[in-house]
Amino acid sequence: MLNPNSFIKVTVTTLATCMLMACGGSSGSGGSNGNDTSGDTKYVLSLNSAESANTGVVGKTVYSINVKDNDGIAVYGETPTLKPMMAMNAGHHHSSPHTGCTETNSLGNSDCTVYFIMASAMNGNAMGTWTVDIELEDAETLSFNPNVTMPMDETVRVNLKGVDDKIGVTPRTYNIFNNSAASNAEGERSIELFISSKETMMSFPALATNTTLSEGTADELSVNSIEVLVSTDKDAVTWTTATTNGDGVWTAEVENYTDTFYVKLSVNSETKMNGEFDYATFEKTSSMMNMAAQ
Ligand SMILES: [Cu+2]
Repeated sequence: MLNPNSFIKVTVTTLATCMLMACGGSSGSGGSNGNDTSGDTKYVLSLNSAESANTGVVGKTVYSINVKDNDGIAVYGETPTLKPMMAMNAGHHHSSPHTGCTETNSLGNSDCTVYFIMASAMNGNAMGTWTVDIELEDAETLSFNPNVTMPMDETVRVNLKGVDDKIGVTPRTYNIFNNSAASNAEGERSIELFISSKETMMSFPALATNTTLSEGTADELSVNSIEVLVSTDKDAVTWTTATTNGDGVWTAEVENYTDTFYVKLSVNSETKMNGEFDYATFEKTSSMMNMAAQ
């Protein structure tokens, strides 16, 4: 006879394993292409560089697109919708953090920014297929399959995790992406980070104050305060406080940079953890090891 308690245990264990493996499990919207085939379209979406359809990197990737009407005239003031989705070879789908597309300018151009969380292949093994859909009402969906690769020069993403801050039984995950460029010869460096939380495999909202995560669910979290601290010395007494654009991007200037910087994150005064450490480490030429540790 089926014991209901053991059933729940198995389900929770499976779910936790799934989250650790960064796999999906949601039905997702795989196969969402081909909508709006009525021919009754007003606008045409295209990539400004055809080659960009083939490429992306783990971390920040920007696709520049263009919107024209059927007469070839640039369309101003429209905001397309961005939908990245990975079909894992293991059979699941998951999305990725993104900040959507900007409003088209007078030339009809819009920048669509996605933060890819996984490469298409790791260590020569195919992981799955990314599909990026860019949608606009009255237009046929622009859909392409970039080969997402891992930048090899520096750690590009580190996850920090909640302690009491959980989704179900699992600590809430915060993805910290490293967008910044190299330092100058004097060791001065402008650091730019993008931080998103993982609510489900389909939902990675940008971290910002006065937002509510997983609103209306048991995992709801009102984000009242966020502190992002940056240092080139993990033992420093005083860290540099990063400032935000209010949409998940955090910037700070540091000095004495050689090959490593560190980031601390607290949300509602709870410091997020990387295993036993209360900071994330970003270093040169060792990104593969960090990425493998999901
Ligand atoms: Cu994946």
